[in-house]
Parts: sequence; C-alpha cells; structure tokens
Amino acid sequence: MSTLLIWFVFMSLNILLKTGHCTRIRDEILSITPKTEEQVDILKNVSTEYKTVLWQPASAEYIREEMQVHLFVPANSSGTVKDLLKKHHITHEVLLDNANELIELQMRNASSDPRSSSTFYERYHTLEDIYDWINRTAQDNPRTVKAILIGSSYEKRPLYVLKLSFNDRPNKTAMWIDCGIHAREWIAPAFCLWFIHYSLSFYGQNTDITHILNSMDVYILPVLNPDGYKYTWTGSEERMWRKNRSISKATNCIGVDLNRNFDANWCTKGASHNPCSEIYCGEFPESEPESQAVADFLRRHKDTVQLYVSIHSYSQMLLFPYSCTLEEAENHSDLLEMAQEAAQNIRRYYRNTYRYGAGAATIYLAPGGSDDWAYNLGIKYSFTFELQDRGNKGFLLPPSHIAGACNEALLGVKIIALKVIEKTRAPTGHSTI
Ligand code: 0X9
Ligand code: ZN
Repeated sequence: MSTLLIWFVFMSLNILLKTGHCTRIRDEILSITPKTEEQVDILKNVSTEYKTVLWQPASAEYIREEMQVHLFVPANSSGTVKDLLKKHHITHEVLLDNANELIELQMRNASSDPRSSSTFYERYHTLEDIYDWINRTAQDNPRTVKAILIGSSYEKRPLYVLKLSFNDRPNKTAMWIDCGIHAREWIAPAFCLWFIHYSLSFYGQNTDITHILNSMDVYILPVLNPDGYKYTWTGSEERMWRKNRSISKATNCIGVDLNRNFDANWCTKGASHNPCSEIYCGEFPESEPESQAVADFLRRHKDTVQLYVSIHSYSQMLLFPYSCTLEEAENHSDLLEMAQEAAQNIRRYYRNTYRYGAGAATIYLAPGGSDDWAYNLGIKYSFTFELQDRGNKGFLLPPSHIAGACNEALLGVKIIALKVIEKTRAPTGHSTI
C-alpha cells in the first residue's frame, strides 16, 4: 500500500514539473513588438486596463507598429496578460523573470550588507542617505562645495543643489546637471553622486576634469524628484513609480510627469491632460514646486550657465532639442556633432552603443521637457542622457553595473563640456588695430 502511495506522489510531482504547473510564476518584464494596428490597440489596452506597468515607452500613447515595448507584468496578472496576447497572435519574449530578486539586490545597501566590498558610489541609496551625503560633502569640502537650497518638493522635502567651484576666475561660466527627475530611474541620482565624487577626487589629477572645473562652476541637483524617489523605496509595487507625488483635485490619481511640466510647447502632442497618465503635464506649466524651483534657479543664472544636462534612464541615448517639435534647433549641427563625439568615445573606450539625435526625431514628441525649456531660455547646449542599459535589466540595473554606467556617461559629459568651453571661449584680445 505504502509503495503504491509513494509511487503515486512521485508520478504526480513528475507530471507537475513537466507541465510547468509547479513553477512559481514571478513578476516579469516582457518585450513585445506589435506588428499591426490591431496589435497596437490590444497592447495599449493591456498596458492600461490590466495591472501592468509600461517601462518603454513611458506611456501607451506612444506605442506604434514595430516598436519594441517593455512591459512589467506582476505575477498575478501574468496568466491573463499572456492569454490575451496569445489570443491575438502577439508574440512576446521574457526579458526578465527575476524582477523581485533584482529589486532586492538594488535595495541592499551598506547597512544591510556590511560585508559588501563595493564602495558607497557603487550602491543605490535611500533619500535619507543621499541627504546625509549632501551635508557631509558640503561640510568636508567647505572651500569647493556649497549646498544651495533652491526650493522644496510637493511633500515639502528640500531640493539641494551642490555648487562645485574651484576658483574665482572672472567671467566664469557654469554647467548644470540634474538627476532623478523620474523617480524609478535610480541610476540617475547614482550618477550625480558619482560625478561629484569624481570631480572632488580627480581635480588636479585628470587633465579634462581639471580644465572643466577651472573654466566652469558646476551646479548639481542629485534628486530633482525626492518625493517620487522616496516612494520607489517603499516596496516592490511602488518601485516602478515615475512621476512626482502631487495630488490632483479632479481624480484619485497621483503625480505629474515633471518632464512634461516645463513651458516648452506645454501639453501639446506627446503629453497628456489626464492626471492618471504617466505623461500627465500638470495643471499649467511649472505647476509643480520641483519644476518651478529648477526653472527659477536657471532663470536667475541664465547669464552664466552655458550647458544644461539632465540624466535619465534607460536605453543609452544622447538627446538634444527639440523634443517638443519636429523642427530643428538653430544650432542643430553643433549639437549633433557634440553628441556624436561623445557617443563615439563611449563606444571606443567602453564598447557600448549610445544612439543620439534630436529628441522628437530620435524617440518621440515629448513637450514640456526641461532640456527644451532650458534651450529656449538661452542655454544653447542642452542635453538629456539616457543611461544604461539597452533593455534587459532596464530600471532594475544591478549595483554591479553602476560603475560602468556612470563612467561611460561621465566620459560623455566631459567631452560635451570640453566642447562647450572651446565653443564659448571669449576671443583672446588679439586686436588688429
Ligand atoms: O520621455 C522622457 O521624458 C525621457 N525619456 S524617459 O524614458 N527617461 O522618460 C526623454 C526626454 C527627452 N527630452 C524631452 N522630452 N524634452
Ligand atoms: Zn526619464
């Protein structure tokens, strides 16, 4: 009798394993490329009506035929979503099936893993840790680093800009870098910290950064969207949050896409008036305290700031104005040449490909962005970097990739800054008279 029972249990287990009914379904990222208009509509519907999160593109409105779509599908929606895709003959590929492990890995930091051999800059940090780091960095470098409070977020968190200034040369220009306008793009704040640490460590050692810092002050805002960033640290469901956390009067939906809230063809095609959309433009341009603080600061410093850089992820791209119109910027060929040189060097030194071009022509029309707004303000060198990767780990880039992602982007920023210095250098007074 007992032999029979053992045999029965063994056979059942075997069947379960073979049919896969036993394997635990986990959160996944699917890559889907719709081939027809009908498939586009189905996919738009899946990504809005079911409990999924679009990773790429940022919103369903952007989905087109032949576009590679990355969709985060939580375990409990997996069956329904896959059945629907199958029913409409839409094929998919699983990009990631260990999202939860990657989220855990990203959240593991110094305090929870003291044996880790990676440095502070090779880990992701909570907002509190970043605030502490900002204070410490300003305190430890009183001659070169100043923390400037430029405003506060919707939930009243401070927005600190670090000013790096290595000398008081007359007619000094400046560059601006902001990180973390989109909450889930964790590699962005990590880059801002990386850049500051690199500048403080290699000034006087590396010729390029020394030349840059001798010619320009640098204003760096490590976390432009602190409320959103804080929220992404509260759990794996919240990890995919993109917008800020402002409450809309009209609906239950939360958040404005801060990169649609600037006054550059505000809320035209490529942004949405719907507060529930991932690309909600807000009630009016600069309705959000975060974008207003940045815009006010840049308006006050527009005569010195020559270069604007905004750090995002993912997809490895180097974008420049315009994103809010298909028209070319007046210095398009200059911007293209600079982006090309940066991308070529990244390829040469890091064997990684960055696509580059004007935003609207390279990815999609996306009005109300900070880069276009800064450009129209008169900052004629304006770039958005989309850091690693090219679509496997996406927002869940493991800590072990931080160094590579930041170093290649840093090279890109240095090349562009050197070009700006060269192009804007005041003519040396060789008078012909
Ligand atoms: O859509 C965006 O805001 C950026 N891509 S992301 O995937 N990080 O969301 C691209 C920004 C390009 N610039 C402007 N739209 N102005
Ligand atoms: Zn972004």
